[in-house]
Parts: sequence; C-alpha cells; structure tokens
Amino acid sequence: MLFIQKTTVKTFPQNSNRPTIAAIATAAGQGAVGIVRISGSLAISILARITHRSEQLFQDRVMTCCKIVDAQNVLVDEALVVVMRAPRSYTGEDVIEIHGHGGHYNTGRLLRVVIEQGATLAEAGEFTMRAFLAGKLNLVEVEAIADIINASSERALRLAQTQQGGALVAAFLAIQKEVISMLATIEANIDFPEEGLEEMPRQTLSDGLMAVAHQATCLAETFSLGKLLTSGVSVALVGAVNAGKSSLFNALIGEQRCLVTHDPGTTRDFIEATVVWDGINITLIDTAGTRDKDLSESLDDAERQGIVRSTQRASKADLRLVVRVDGQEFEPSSMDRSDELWVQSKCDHDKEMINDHHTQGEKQNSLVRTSVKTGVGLDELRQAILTHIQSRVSEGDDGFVITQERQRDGLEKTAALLRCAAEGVETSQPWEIVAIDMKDAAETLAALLGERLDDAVLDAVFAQFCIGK
Ligand SMILES: Nc1nc2c(ncn2[C@@H]2O[C@H](COP(=O)(O)OP(=O)(O)OP(=O)(O)O)[C@@H](O)[C@H]2O)c(=O)[nH]1
Ligand SMILES: [Mg+2]
Repeated sequence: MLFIQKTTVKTFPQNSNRPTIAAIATAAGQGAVGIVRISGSLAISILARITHRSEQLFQDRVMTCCKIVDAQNVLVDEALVVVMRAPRSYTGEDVIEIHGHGGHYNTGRLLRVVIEQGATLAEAGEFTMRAFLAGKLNLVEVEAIADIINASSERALRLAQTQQGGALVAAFLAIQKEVISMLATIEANIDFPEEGLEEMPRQTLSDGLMAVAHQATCLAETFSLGKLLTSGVSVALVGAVNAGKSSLFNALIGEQRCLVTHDPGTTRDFIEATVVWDGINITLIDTAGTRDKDLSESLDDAERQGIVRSTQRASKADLRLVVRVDGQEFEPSSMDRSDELWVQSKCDHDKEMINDHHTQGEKQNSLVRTSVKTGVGLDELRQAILTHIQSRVSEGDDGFVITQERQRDGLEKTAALLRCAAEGVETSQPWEIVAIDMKDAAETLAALLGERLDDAVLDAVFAQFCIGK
C-alpha cells in the first residue's frame, strides 16, 4: 500500500453557512480613497441593497460608480465599486470592494452600512484565511503575503515579493517531490519484495536521502538572513557617562534627537531610532551612562532608574557598541564577545592617533575610532556594524530565503528525519522502519505547505495579519 496520498486542503463551497465578512482594507487615517472589502455569499446582494441596483447590473471585475445609501435611504458616499464573482477572487468567494472617499470617519460609515445589511466584521487575516481554505494559497504563500504587508525596507519587500512569486514554494515542493519519490521506491519494496526490488542499492538511496536532507538544512539556515531582513536588528550604545554615546547616536541617525551636554548623566532613559542601512532595519538605542561604583550610591532616584532600564534594554539588543573616550582602556575580558563592538570616541584631541588601530594590540580588530567633531570613523563605524551583523547570518540568494520560524523548524525536522532514514538504510534496517521516518518527513513537509490543517499553526500564521487582509 503506497503512502502517497497528497492531502488537499479542505475547501468550502461558496454557499456555505459561513458568514459574509467585511472590513476596511485601507490603513487608518486620512487618505484620498478608503476601501471596504466584503467576502461571502451575501456580498452581491448587500451591494445591490446599498446601491439600489439589481445584482445583474454589476459586471464582473468592472468598476461601477454608485451612490451608496444606508437603510434609511440617506446618501452615505459616492463610490467606485467592483464585483469579483466566485471563484475568481482573492478568497474564492464573491468579493466586493467599495472604493469610497478616504478618511477614518467616512470609511467607517461605509463599513457600518455594509454591516447594517447583514455582513459580519472580519477578524484579522480572515480574508487570507478564506483564500487559504479555498486552496488559492498554500501556507508559505500566506506567510509571504504577511511579509509584504509587514515589510519595512525595500530589501524585505523584494524578498517577500520573490517568495510570493513562487521561488520559495518551488524549493519546498522540490524537496517534497524527492522525499515522496524515494518513499515510493521503499514502499514498492515493502509491497512487492518478490519483484526483486530488495536488491536496490542501499548506498544510492542513502546518498539520495542525505542530499535532500542537506537541501533542507541549507534552506533552514537561510532563516538567519530572512529574520534579519524582516525583523531588523537592535544596536545599543553603552558606556560610562559623558563617553559621547548620545553624540554618536545623533551622528549615526543624522538628526539631533538626543540631548548632549558636557554634564555627566545627561541621558536619563534609553531612546530609540530606526535607520535603514543596506536594506536592513537597524534600531539604534542610546542609553543612560553608567557611573563608577563609589559614585553610584549618591545618584538621585531618576538617574538610578534610568541606568537600570537602560541596562535591561541594552542586554536584549542584538549588538552593543561599547563606547570609551579615546585613551581609556577596554576590559580585555569582553574583548572576544561576539555581540559587542568597541568604539573609541572623541578621537580628535590627538590627530596622530587617528586611525591607529593598534594601541591595544593587534587583537582589537573590532575597535573603531571615531570623532563626531571631525566626522572621523563614522562611516567606518556604520560599516563595522553592518559587517558585524552580516557575519552572523548565512549567505543566501534573496529568492530562497525563509523568514518564518515555523518554516525553519519544519525544515530542520525534515532534515533530521531524512538523516535518520539514511542511517536506517545504511545499517540495513527493515524497509518498514526506514519508511516510518520518511513518512514523518513527508508529513512534516505537507504541514509546512499547509496540506495538513493544524489550528494552532494556522492561528500563529494568521496572527501576523491586519484586519481587512
Ligand atoms: N571633542 C569632542 N567632544 C565630544 C565628542 N563627542 C561628544 N563630545 C562631547 O562630550 C560631552 C558628552 O557627550 P554626550 O554625547 O552627551 O555623552 P554621553 O555618553 O551621551 O553622556 P551621558 O548622557 O551623560 O551618559 C559633550 O560635551 C559633547 O559635546 C567628540 O567626538 N569630540
Ligand atoms: Mg547621553
């Protein structure tokens, strides 16, 4: 009996009992156009009622200009409406879009009119959930859509669009195809041993399994780059009071955001600002400077609290820039920490020393010497931050980069199962035992693509969406 029974996603017919949902699809606030989206079996009849037109008058996928009225026949807005009849729509159901005048209040009124006529307010991600349930998208494509909506840099957007274009799904499907094909060979061996398949070269099969496991591992490893591009990184400036942290922070973000004075203890709380360098979102964090132990007893409460809060925030940052005034020593113990970069500030006093990287020995290749007064070292510091961040991620072609922990975990599990199967093949385990690991691997891949429905997984995936999508 062959295992290969590729489950298809459960689909719902158009006239099911599912409610017709509606939501504002455009962002809140003022705007030229505000869009209300409706999906479900009642969508077209609701449109007919709020426009006083017959359903048949609306041609499929053609914009029509209509007056929208409420249940009391009071004019609400003049809008462009478009009907996308099932199944040729985003959700696979009848979908209506009402493009009215923008603005929070007007769009809200349009939505109320639709709700008044029997639609239900959509949950976050419910339109996409219906598209998924209708088999229009697999889970990896759903996640790519979430990435597009949430993209906060050009590079993150490009990555998400490439994924939506199918490159990543193709990579998943290629792995799945290989696994299923090898499983078919093994299952045939179990079912028809008399056919002589028992003599199938074990080494060839084991090499094949290891090769696919390697593909899955390589794809899983691209998560570090995907996470970097989608979530960005945080970089905290830490050091003693008056070290020049706020001055560096202002110089790096190109704006006088933080107060700078010659008084030690100027910054009382941490302050954050986001910059985009090389397509990566970097949240810089300025912190309250620390004091010598003997002085810290005499600090006022506000400064003490500021230091505690700053230290906590900095400890959660992906990278810390340890700032010391030129000439002060760094503690050698923290020299090799991979999450720290050393920065000397105020390197404008002694011009001879500028760009001399060897004052504390050759080992300090991560020491950057800067001066906000002369601008020395600022570009170098930006580059050092980027190099440091990039050195911590695996290289990958942006088209084949995963961005979701769920995908990474699934790929790692698949790779581990395939390696187990390969070991079973090599150690002459019965084919039935090898097949168990391979079936698990095939099931894991099916779950990754959403071919097996799991409520907890679906909830986590759709939690990334906003209402109206
Ligand atoms: N000459 C020179 N002075 C600098 C430089 N950077 C900062 N300063 C001066 O050093 C003093 C302290 O700078 P800040 O940036 O406020 O230092 P901080 O580390 O934020 O200090 P706290 O907020 O008290 O922890 C100010 O008077 C700055 O003008 C620099 O590159 N060269
Ligand atoms: Mg400061």
